[in-house]
Amino acid sequence: SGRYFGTAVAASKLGDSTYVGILNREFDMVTAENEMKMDATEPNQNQFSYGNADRIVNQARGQGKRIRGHALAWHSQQPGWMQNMSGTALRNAMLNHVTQVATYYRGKIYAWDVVNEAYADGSGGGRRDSNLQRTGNDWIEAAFRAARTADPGAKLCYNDYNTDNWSHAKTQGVYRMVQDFKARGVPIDCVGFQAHFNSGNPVPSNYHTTLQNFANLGVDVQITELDIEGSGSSQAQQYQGVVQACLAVTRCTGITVWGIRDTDSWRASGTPLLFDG
Ligand code: G2I
Repeated sequence: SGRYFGTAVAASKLGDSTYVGILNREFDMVTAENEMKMDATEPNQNQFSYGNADRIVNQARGQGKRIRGHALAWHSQQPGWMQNMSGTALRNAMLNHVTQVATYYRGKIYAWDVVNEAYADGSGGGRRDSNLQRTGNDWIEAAFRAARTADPGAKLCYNDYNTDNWSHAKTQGVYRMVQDFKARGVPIDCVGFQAHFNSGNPVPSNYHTTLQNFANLGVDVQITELDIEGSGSSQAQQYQGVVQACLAVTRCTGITVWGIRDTDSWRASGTPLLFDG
């Protein structure tokens, strides 16, 4: 069908046979929950560390599953050495990171979250302040160009949260960036919608509109970190709504849930996932 169903995986749980049993049976796509982030893969500058990421990649590929890479450049979970960098040194360190990691995994990644969470919350619709943003507004397109050169076969995604509601300023800001990238030939293939929902941030009724409008720019759309706090039929109906919104968009090519069992979740107390403990 060209649509894939994924989950976030933690390398530390690959020895849990219940966990791995559900993983192998239910999903055809995998994302490392933390193991491919900048702090994990480049703990010291120019010293790369792929052991835990490789455990996930090898397990998934051994089962014939595809990999969503998460994430090459992000303001958060930077290694300590990067956190206090700025200017040209930081820009070059970021680009080197993108190049090295995407090259190492070349040919093994279905889609990369090249840049994660670069837009600000609230009503402004602009970029989030960060050390990466302060290297210049073109840092995002520079990261995408470096990723394309390093792994021409991977789909290159921009990934963010609170971009589900079409009427929100953040959604509009990301939309305008993607529109601009497509107009200027910046290599972008997909937009990831994290989709972390709860009672204060419910699934919007215009979700299908959001996904369709982005797809109409000529990119795939993917739901990348889905979880919905709640229980019972209300929670089930919201899951149904998200899946239907994706299935109604031809270019919605994947849904990834952010963990397998409720107990695996970063929001475990909200029982937000598809399997109980
Ligand atoms: O925060 C939820 C997600 C929002 N979008 C980007 C995702 O990358 C992010 O994932 C979460 C992981 O689910 C957490 O597992 O990212 C968190 C960090 O920003 C992860 O939390 C970290 C803790 O902060 C660390 O203390 C801990 O060592 O998980 C690590 C491994 O358990």
